[in-house]
Amino acid sequence: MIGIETLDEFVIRRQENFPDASGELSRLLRDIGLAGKIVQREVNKAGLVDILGDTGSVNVQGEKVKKLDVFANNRFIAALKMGGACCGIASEENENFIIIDDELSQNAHYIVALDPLDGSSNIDVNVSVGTIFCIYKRVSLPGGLCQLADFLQQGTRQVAAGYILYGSSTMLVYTTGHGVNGFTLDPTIGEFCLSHPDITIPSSGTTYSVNQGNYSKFKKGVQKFISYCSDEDKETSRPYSLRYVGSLVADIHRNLLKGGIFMYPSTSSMPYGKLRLLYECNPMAFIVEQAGGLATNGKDEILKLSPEGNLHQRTPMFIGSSDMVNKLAEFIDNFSE
Ligand code: AFP
Repeated sequence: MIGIETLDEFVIRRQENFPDASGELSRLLRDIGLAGKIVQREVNKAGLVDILGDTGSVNVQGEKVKKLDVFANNRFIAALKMGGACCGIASEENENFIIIDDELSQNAHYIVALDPLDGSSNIDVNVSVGTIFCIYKRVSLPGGLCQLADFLQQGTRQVAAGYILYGSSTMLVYTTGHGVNGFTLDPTIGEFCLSHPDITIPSSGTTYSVNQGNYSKFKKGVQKFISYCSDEDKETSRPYSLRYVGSLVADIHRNLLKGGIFMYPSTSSMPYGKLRLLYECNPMAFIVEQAGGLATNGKDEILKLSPEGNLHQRTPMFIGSSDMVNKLAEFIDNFSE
């Protein structure tokens, strides 16, 4: 179709720039895109659940209808297993990583980490949710089973990362370290079409995103920065607007396109914050940095944090427009307890 480039076409065109590429990464992106389309179909039906019958009912394949996050997890795992382009998967929904041990997958060079349906507590109230994923080259030798060390790599070693936003339209945004591109699902042809080429995040914005209900539990530096955001100052367009969906993909997507800062700080009750390093913070940090923004834990770059032996490790995260993240860092430095 003239003028429209689909995700698959785009991925293949990019792969042509790397003559040694085996095609595995392209296959992985295709598998993730396919699973995303199936999940979006179910997410869009969520409100009909009470009418059509949910728990206990049986779908056409004879499977019991599951909760959407379990459904999404199963779809992504099935697509990745079927594709044969990765040897293991770490998911928010599974305590341990999943080994894919058929011959084709054992010889694959990649592992995938993902949060299949992030923000799932928003589904019941028809608010956007998303899938977050990242891809690493395994450190263990192809031909054998994947190991924990394959998943516990620094974020700087990500080969690709992306998210799918199930919102007023469905979008897939990803990077392989050569800029960030966004694709919108055209439901009439069932394809993700390039709609947001070369996304760059504005260096500053007028939006801050944080669960301000936790204000009293934040450290002084973060509290002072929040006061700065809400103080009046014409020159810097303050007060900024507070926008917080409570769905990481939606909050980051808005700030990526419009500029802004997203914060999930540590609190007195959650010293490591809430978000997970492997499949929430690292992929988002890779995308935002590729778009020209910054991501830190308040002290160090998210992408340079060393995983500490746990797939589900948490970290505080401050991410978004570079000027705003740098400003926050000043407050954290000046008001450290
Ligand atoms: P749920 O998947 O439990 O809805 O959590 C979503 C999330 O991991 C992330 O998407 C949000 O940014 C963050 O948690 C919201 O957390 P709070 O509800 O504590 O603000």
